[in-house]
This record gives sequence, structure tokens and C-alpha cells, in this order.
Amino acid sequence: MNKQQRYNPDWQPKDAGEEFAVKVVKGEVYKSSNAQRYIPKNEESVDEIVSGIRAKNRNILAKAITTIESSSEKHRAKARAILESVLNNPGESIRIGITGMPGAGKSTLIESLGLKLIQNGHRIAVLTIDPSSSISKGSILGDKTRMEKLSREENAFIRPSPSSGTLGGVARKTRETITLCEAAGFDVIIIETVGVGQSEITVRSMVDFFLLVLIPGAGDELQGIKKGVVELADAIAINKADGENEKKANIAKADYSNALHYLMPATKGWETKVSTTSAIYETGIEELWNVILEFERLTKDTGVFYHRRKQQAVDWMNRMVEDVLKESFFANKSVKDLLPILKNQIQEGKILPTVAVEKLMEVYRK
Ligand SMILES: Nc1nc2c(ncn2[C@@H]2O[C@H](COP(=O)(O)OP(=O)(O)OP(=O)(O)O)[C@@H](O)[C@H]2O)c(=O)[nH]1
Ligand SMILES: [Mg+2]
Repeated sequence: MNKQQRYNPDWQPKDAGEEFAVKVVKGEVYKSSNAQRYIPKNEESVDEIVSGIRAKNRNILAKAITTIESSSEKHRAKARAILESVLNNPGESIRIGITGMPGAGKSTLIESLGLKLIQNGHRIAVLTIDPSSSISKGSILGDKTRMEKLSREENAFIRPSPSSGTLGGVARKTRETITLCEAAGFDVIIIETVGVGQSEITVRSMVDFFLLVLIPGAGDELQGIKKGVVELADAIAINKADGENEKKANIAKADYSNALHYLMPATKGWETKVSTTSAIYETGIEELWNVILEFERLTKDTGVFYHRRKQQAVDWMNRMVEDVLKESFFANKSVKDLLPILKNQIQEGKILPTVAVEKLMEVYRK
């Protein structure tokens, strides 16, 4: 292969060295008739992507999401253009967040619910926010998010979390991805996250309905799930309520129902519901969906649904302002030069952090 035909992909830094081993070879479009549609074109235009999304083309949707996830300058401008176009005629959906400890059965539950909904004519998009990917680049959710039966359905779209970036960055991209999925006609959007930290709050801030999945018999303490998380939930599903676990699940249901009387509901005017499910034996799934429908009906009637969405949009903007400012600050040349010097001085006790911040802001504003 001629070396000159290879080049660094867009997502690599411009000055990337040998540590970036990936090189891309430019594809060629064969002019001969039929072959053409099998040769991947390098990139679709904004118009092609937007009409592909509107035509419910999942491949194009996936490409649009990749564009959004890319951090290259070129892709950012394109991502913005796609989003602006799509927002002219946004889709409608119910957005559902699902959290719970690793292995609680979230993905299995989503698959089971998703398959039922598809039978009833819905289109389901499943996105994940994996807090581990932003810390260790590893993945807790990893391959287990495959949901094999669901992923074979034409009316389902499953997208794992971007594998890099801060939680904030991942969250921003997930919000944009929601918008794209809605425009592509997905009317049920489900976001799965593992209940191990900050990511539940992030997911709560972008969904209408929030479900906590627990398993029976894991002890009275809240299964490593922080107490606050229960207060974020609009419903709790005690999953794996099958076989020997069924009795324990019913006890857990009663316990949680009692405990919830002492907590503030997550959504005004709505009482947090507890139900038992078996994702594997597909019991309690329909009841769970009915809870979600009841929630949607009630909150739309009272206006809480729309009010929350408006607040979430403003909150999204605020968070983005924070992100953009932070990025611009740390990318600033003078800040970059001064930062290591000040860090040293702070460590040596020669300067106070407050003074260092003032100096940094001074060079940043220049
Ligand atoms: N008996 C029983 N097993 C279940 C049920 N739901 C899920 N499981 C099993 O529990 C294991 C974990 O299920 P997942 O759906 O991957 O759990 P998860 O919460 O998505 O896990 P993470 O994505 O790793 O956080 C799998 O072996 C499932 O087969 C259920 O209702 N009953
Ligand atoms: Mg999972």
C-alpha cells in the first residue's frame, strides 16, 4: 500500500505522533453500476443525513451520532447543522431513564419491554451512559448492552455509550442523540445507566420518567445504591421476581412501598410506584408499562411533563455553557503556559490557590 494514501482520521489530534497507530485509507467509489451501493461513501452531506434520519434510516442515524460524538472541529460544525435542521421538526417521545446496580437485570428488562412495545407498534431507541467509560475507558455495561433479540428488530435502535470523554461530555452527546433518535421516529427512548455514582443524576436530568431496578433479598441496605437515588425514582421495579425469589420480591415490594411514604416524590403530583417484574419470564412488564403510561397521562394533564422538559432544556444550556467555558479556558495558550508554573508554586507554598486563580483569569481575559 502506498504510504501517501494513508492519513490520520479526523478524531486524532492534528499533531498526532506514532502513538496513534490508526491510519485511514481513502475509499474509492467504483463507477460501475451496482457495485456503487456497496462501497461506503466517505461522508454524507448534512442534507443527506437529515433526510436519511427523517426516512428512519438507522445506518444514517448511527452515522449522525458518530458525527456528534466526534471531537474534530469539522465534525462539530456539521453536527450543529444537523441538529439545527432536525430541530425544525422534532419528533415526539417518552424518555425513560433506567438505573440499578450492575447485574440487576436492566438490559434484560429493557429488551423484554422493548419487544412488547414493538409488537404494539412503537419504535424503541436504547442509549447507555456508562460512567466507567469516562474514568477508566473501560466499560461496565460493555458487551452486555447488546440485547440481542431487540437489536435484530427493525424498529429498535441500540447505541452504547461513547467510550471516552467526561461524564458531562458524554451526557451532552446523549442529549443530542436523543434529539436525533426522536427525529428518526423513535417514540420510546430508554437510557440505561449503572447505579454507581453521579450518572443517575445526569440521566434523571434528561428523562421524563425514571425507573430504579432493584433485586430482592440483597439486604435491607439499599444495595449499594445511594439512598438519594430512591428519591429520584418515579417507579421501582423489584426484578428477578421469579422462582425462589418471588416471595422475597413481594416482601421487598411491601418494604419499599412503606419506606416511600417518608420520602418526597420525585415528580410533583405523582406517587412513586413499586412493582415486581421478571425480565426473563416476562411477568410484570405490561403492568410496568401501564405505570409509565399513567405517569405520562397524569403529568401531561397537570403540565408537569412540559414544565420539566422546559427546565431540562435550560439546564442543558447552562451545563453546556459551563463545559464550553471550561474547555476554552484550558485550551487557552497563556493559561496552558502559566498553569504548570503556578501549580509548582502552590505545591511549594509560595502562592495561594486564590491568587493563582486571579492570575490565570487575568491572562485568560487578555
Ligand atoms: N432469574 C432472573 N434473572 C434475570 C432477570 N433479569 C435479568 N436476569 C439475569 O441477570 C443477569 C444480568 O442481567 P442484565 O440484564 O445484563 O443486567 P444489567 O442490570 O443490565 O447489568 P449491567 O448492565 O452490567 O449493569 C443476566 O444473567 C440475566 O439473565 C430476571 O428477571 N430473572
Ligand atoms: Mg446492562
